[in-house]
Amino acid sequence: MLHKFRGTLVGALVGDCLGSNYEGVVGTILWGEVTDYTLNRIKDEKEPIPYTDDTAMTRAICKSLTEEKKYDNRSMAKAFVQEFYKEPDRGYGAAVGTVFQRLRDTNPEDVTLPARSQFDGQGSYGNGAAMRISPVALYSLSSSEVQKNAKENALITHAHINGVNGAILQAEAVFRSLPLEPPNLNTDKFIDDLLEVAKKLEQEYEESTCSEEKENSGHVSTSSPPKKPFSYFKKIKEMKELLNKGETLKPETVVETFGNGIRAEEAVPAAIFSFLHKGRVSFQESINYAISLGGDTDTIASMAGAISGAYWGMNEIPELWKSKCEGVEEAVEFANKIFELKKER
Ligand code: 8NA
Ligand code: MG
Ligand code: MG
Ligand code: MG
Repeated sequence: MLHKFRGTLVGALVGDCLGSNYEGVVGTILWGEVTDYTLNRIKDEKEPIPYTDDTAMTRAICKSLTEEKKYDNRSMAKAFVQEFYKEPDRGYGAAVGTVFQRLRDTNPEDVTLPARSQFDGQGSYGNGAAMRISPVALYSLSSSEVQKNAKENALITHAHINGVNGAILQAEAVFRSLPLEPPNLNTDKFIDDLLEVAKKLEQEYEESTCSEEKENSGHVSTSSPPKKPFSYFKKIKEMKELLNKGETLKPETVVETFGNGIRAEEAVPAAIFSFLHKGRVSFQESINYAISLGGDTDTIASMAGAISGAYWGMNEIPELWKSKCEGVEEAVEFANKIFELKKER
């Protein structure tokens, strides 16, 4: 299992570093261009390929977990703020800095408060909670613990239900990849498990908004969370249909189906799809494929890398990538520590 813990964190890291070369590219990227960069051109890089916010925040979660030796949301918030002010230029989303500033300046008892006032009370639906969540999946003992911790963690920066549910599903995807033995991936089983999670999340949200509506009837609310969340359930169902069509999928079709943007509802399904479609072949293919989708390439590749790394383990990550990306040693150290922490639980 230790090589799978390392695979998860290093997988997320190399996806971020390699994907960041193309971040924000509109439209898909030719397979030959991506593989020429990731397998050839990076050989000439003299400096380590830098990681971005995706990894910076993942490291903050690792730091908190390993220092506290437990999951603690106040400590998580503190770790995010410290990391952000130490290196604010790692490519953070445009709005999330305000959350860190409010956390630092007001030090609220409830660390989810600043995120809730973002976007007129809607909260952020960005993929920033999902992109960092893999250590939570490593640390947690059960699916229900994964969901509880991922939700709490997401709420520090992303109050929007779509941002939160994206983080939960990404964490579940990593958690469920860990015990699997490559190379015979049962795609349908993997998807059916995620469908069950998505269904439960959407039912819970509907129930909670119904009871809130009853409580608030008569009051006029100026800002409120969305009535209907994005349906990850429906999207994952589409994923199943698409995957069962076979190998002839054009990246354009995939982007049309899932999107490739900074919204969690686009990036998380795109990452899970990259794993299921190409990560079943090899770790390398899942990263190259995720990047070829274009858009938020570092984040989609990082999330696909976490899932694929959990599946394949550290040894299947190309040596070239491990030698060229910034922060691999630290990722391995964190994986070792979280592995030990979990053993003691
Ligand atoms: P965030 O919370 O700032 O969200 C990202 C962006 O999404 C915001 O700045 C808004 O533009 C938009 N957004 C989110 N919620 C709403 C809403 N309710 N209404 C209207 N607009 C909204 O940051 P984050 O942590 O979620 O962002 C993570 C992403 O940003 C990652 O991809 C990361 O790598 C980074 N990033 C992305 C790009 C890119 O071009 N794809 C470039 C630089 C940085
Ligand atoms: Mg980034
Ligand atoms: Mg990104
Ligand atoms: Mg291995």
